[in-house]
Amino acid sequence: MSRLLVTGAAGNMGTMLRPLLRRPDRTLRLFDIADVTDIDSASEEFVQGSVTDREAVARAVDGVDAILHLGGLSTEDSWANILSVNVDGTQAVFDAAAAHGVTRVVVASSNHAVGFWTHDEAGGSDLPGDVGARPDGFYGWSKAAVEALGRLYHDRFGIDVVNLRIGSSFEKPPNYRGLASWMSPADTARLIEASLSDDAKGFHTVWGISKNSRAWWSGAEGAAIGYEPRDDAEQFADEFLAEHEWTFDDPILQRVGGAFCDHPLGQRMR
Ligand code: 15L
Repeated sequence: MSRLLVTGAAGNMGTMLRPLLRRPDRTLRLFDIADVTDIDSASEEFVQGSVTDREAVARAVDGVDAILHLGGLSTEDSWANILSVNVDGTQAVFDAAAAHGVTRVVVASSNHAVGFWTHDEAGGSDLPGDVGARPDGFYGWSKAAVEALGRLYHDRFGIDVVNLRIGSSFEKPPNYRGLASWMSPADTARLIEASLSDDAKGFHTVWGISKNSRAWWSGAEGAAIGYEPRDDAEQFADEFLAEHEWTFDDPILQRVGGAFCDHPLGQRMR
């Protein structure tokens, strides 16, 4: 029986993924500051706490085989909050992983770590999954920072680390940009399983998107760890393109990070 710690388990992605990550030979240890009331006692256990509480993080990490780190702020916020929750919080997770001998950490990074790259700069090719950091806000900067933190813990302690540069992981694309950036729930689970597999030993940084017809972010790095997406956001095209033209003259579509590139720095999005 293996034990997978899922931080941020009560958040959008955690809630969406819990049923998809259940396996007969796996216990999901859920960790969140918010209460989780619908625990499946056959396959799940719950540790309540914040990533900003290092003792709680250490308790959550003790005895697990691998960590899926979803916890943290998921959009733009104040510099102080971003530093404390996303940067210090992730460092606490890596620190506990090293202390407890956990050999695999899968990190929910984001397309916003590289949000200022453009379709034009990709120059007709697909933008590589490990293209250099160009954050589009404090939130994106924190994701670039924790990607590099993963590199440190990989090089120092040999922890296998996979950074997932997630596009838009929701039940359906949240907007027309999602026709390129969407990752379906089933593909998100597939990417996580690939990230936990032997093929993903080492250090990897990959895009987290589905097999979208309109995608221009490369699938090569994901394929190298065994990720084979099956879904395509094109099924939603009619709905979104009734109101928006698909043109790379549109800055929302031209830049990886879309509207995040124009959002006021440090201003909460929700
Ligand atoms: C993200 O990183 C956010 O967590 C998510 O809420 C979406 O905004 C997503 O990026 C996106 O770019 O669609």
